[in-house]
Amino acid sequence: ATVAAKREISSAENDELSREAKRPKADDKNGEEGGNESEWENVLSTFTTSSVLSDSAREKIMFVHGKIADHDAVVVLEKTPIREDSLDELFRGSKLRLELRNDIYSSYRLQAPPHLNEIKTTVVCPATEKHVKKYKRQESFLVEETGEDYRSITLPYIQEQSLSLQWVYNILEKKAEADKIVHDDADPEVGFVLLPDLKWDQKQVDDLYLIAIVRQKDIKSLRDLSLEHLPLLQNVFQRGKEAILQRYNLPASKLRVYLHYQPSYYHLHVHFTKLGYDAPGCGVERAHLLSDVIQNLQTDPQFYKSRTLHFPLRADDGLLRRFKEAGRL
Ligand code: GTA
Repeated sequence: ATVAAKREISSAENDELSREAKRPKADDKNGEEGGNESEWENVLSTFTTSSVLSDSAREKIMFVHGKIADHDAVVVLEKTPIREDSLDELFRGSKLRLELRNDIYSSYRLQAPPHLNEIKTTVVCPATEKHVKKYKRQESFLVEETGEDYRSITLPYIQEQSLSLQWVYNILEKKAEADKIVHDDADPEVGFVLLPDLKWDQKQVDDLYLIAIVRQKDIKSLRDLSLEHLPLLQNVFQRGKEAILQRYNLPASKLRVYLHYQPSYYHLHVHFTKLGYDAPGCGVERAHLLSDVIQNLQTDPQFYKSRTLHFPLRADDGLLRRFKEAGRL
């Protein structure tokens, strides 16, 4: 790996981030981390496991369904990458137990200091049935959606039962994650908030993942886009890339900038991930490069209203059932 690719978030940047994090927020009602003791409160001490929804030994991740008090909860446990800037401490500060030695080969169990051996943990509580299904390992099926299918099958379905957008509004109104914002453009038409994605621990740029959430509230997905949204999309693309270069020293040529179709959350947002990082959902069946979206709209303002779009749906997704009921699968 190149030095640039292996670059950690420098301690100066981390200092700046933690200084910002410690600034009190008058309207912060969401228990944001603030460097105090409550950060370490163990909300999982009463968690009871019902089932493992899915796991991957290769990705070192596990999705667990259970309960916290009377509430359903989903917990995502993920081992984090080894950071290059922690190697010295890892080698000098760990205990090493020999497992086997054979000729020039030996294998050990290394017990790292606790702070170098953390597990990134995401908690969704109370979790809805939709959350539980979303994290469950299931077979997927590719769906072919015409513009008419969108209007007659998909749109009514998402209007009935989409995941709550409260977390999005909390970000836009600075009631949550305000200390994490990387770029804030307050313009009501072309403005957006760029911030680290929930999936990124921000410890190294190797797996950089940010999202840009647009300020306009009535754009559900790719399907709603037309010529009038070009200034918005171009602004997100341009300013988003500039902000990432400035903050993380990562040029546009190292970024994969895309939208999901179908998204999980129907408020327009754009994913910025590092090229080379195999981010969940970056496959061709779901990710649409923002540069292509812009060009398609320039060529045909009705592109996303009329074109057939393909996307995968999980076996027990309600939308898949609607496509089957309509005889479209
Ligand atoms: N900053 O509160 C939030 C927040 N929430 C609730 C979601 N996001 C948030 N970001 C911040 N604060 O990238 C992020 C999500 C996602 C984006 C929404 O907003 O992390 P989307 O609408 O296109 O939905 O994007 P997507 O991509 O399906 O959502 P999500 O939740 O990432 O699910 C992806 C699938 O990837 C899941 O079904 C899961 O099985 C799988 N997956 C694989 N690895 C992981 C992982 N490490 N963490 C979570 N899910 C993973």
